[in-house]
Amino acid sequence: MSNMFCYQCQETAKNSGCTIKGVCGKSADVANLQDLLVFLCKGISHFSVRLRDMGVESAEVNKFVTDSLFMTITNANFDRDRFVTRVNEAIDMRDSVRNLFISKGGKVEEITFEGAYWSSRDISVMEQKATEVGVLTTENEDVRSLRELTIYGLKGMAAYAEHAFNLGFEQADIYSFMQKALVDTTDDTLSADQLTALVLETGAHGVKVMALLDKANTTAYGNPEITKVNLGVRNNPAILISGHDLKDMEELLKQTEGTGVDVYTHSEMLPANYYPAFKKYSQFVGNYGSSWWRQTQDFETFNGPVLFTTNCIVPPKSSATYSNRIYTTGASGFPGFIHIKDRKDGKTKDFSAIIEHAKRCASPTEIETGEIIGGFAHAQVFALADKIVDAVKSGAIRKFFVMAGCDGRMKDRNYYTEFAEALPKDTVILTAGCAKYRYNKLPLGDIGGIPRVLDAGQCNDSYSLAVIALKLKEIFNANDINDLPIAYNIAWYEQKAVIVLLALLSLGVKNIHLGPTLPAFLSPNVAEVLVKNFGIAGIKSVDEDMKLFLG
Ligand code: SF4
Ligand code: SF3
Repeated sequence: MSNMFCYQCQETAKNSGCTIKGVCGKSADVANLQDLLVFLCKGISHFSVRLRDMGVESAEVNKFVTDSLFMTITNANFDRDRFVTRVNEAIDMRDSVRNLFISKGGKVEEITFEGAYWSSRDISVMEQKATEVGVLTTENEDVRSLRELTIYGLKGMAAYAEHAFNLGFEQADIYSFMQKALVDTTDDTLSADQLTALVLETGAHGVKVMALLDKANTTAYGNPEITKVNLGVRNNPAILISGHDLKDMEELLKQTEGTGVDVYTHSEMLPANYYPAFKKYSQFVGNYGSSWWRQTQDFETFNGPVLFTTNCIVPPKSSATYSNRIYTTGASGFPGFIHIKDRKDGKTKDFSAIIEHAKRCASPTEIETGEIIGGFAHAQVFALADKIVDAVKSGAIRKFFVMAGCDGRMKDRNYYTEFAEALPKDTVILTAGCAKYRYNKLPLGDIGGIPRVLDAGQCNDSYSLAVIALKLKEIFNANDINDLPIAYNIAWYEQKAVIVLLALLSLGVKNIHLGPTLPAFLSPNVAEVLVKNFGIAGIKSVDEDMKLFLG
């Protein structure tokens, strides 16, 4: 018998499933506790969905389910104690919504899902139960595939909903859908067709949540604008901030002002450099290092403390010298790292400990110099629309390649660097997410002043790419988004990429190529449906794909 089963990310063991320990470093007990937490969130949702039908909405449930799903995404949280606490809180939350449901005259006998009732505060009982409620409890592999595809989409959705929430933006139908969908994944009467429809509905809500987050980000911090981001360092102590949460970024910048401590971004926080509201801070220097999986090198030479606001954390090697300078906050966590508490009662987070820590550290060691250019989210691209349209009409731009998504540590991702290098000079790459680190420092040049790599921002800013595609459809008077000269060659790793993919499918985008491997959680039959209805395909060699895309 295996210790655990997880196949939610692209690096899953043997492209089949992690069964002993996660390739990501997640231990079996944490993997199982995550399964138990999701199981209890399904139980909570059974009551909250019915309560909503009775006109009762619970802000606590909405927040709890969202945060819990977020905590289970790949590389966000490895902290067993946090999950034990969370499971206990889930039982409390579930019991309180069940009592409320009963007090409103609800009939519990209508609910047969075990997660609506199971309870134990004994850690060994909890851990035993945690091994019995995972992915493999659904025996039919197609049903399991569709259920998990939905759940991974919901995890990505939860991450984006949480970032929007932190900026004061919420949307009731996103929460209600998340909970309804969780309940649907426990319904044995749903047919494969109904579950496929649920997957697409998940994608439609993915569009909504990304639109909401886009509104939250741009309302709070302005529209990203073309920016040359500094890659070099200064001679001051500094903090490196990673992950995706812009509210944390804002508060860290406010609190480091005038302290003599500089701030640099790492990995998915790079796009913070593109926002007008952040540029005004003189201690905000630029970006340090590369994508998430290179952190084991980048953190060594950074010399100062690092703040994780979300994924992706790589467990440090025992020889790492930086382990005692890592802080987490929000949904992220790792045993031994210092966790900065959430905001309470309208107050900001308190980053004083990490700022004081920075003052005791040496300034960063320079690992590169120069600049990279980014900030091509929808508003900035619309501002350049005339130029871009002229370039397409004159033939100066032959084709756009959407190469958004995630990066990862596997060697086969060199494909994306080689693909970018092999693209003809009359093509433009549209990107978002950490996938960009595979080619954003290559000298790919520009086309009449338009850079050949247009970076819209974080993975959630893939929404911008969809908005840009829809705008081009309008400008070129195309009947179908698929008639545009845009090809999709997307790299995925974790569950946010799943919601981005489902969102693109729900917008009608076809023929997306997905790599470096197709998800292990797609059963052969489910994969066939995606191929047949949406033209989803994997990747081959750079040469073969180049011929295919450029015909
Ligand atoms: Fe394995 Fe990925 Fe799950 Fe980690 S998140 S345990 S690497 S499938
Ligand atoms: Fe990257 Fe983890 Fe997905 Fe936000 S930081 S794209 S992998």
